[in-house]
Amino acid sequence: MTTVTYSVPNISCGHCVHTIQTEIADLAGVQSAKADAATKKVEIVFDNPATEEKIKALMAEINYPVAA
Ligand SMILES: [Cu+2]
Repeated sequence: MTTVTYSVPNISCGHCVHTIQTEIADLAGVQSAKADAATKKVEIVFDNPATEEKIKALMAEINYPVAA
């Protein structure tokens, strides 16, 4: 199990939090996704077949790209 925390500048409200948590949780292998509008961060716990690459690609796809 791997835990990552990403900075996501586009998070601005509860809707963003909900969208991100729902979309990321749907990715196979993701155990949990917790977004925070105050800190603009997302904490994701995952295992195979999810990878950081896939998570970042999905974040970009839903218009919440991870900060470099
Ligand atoms: Cu929002």
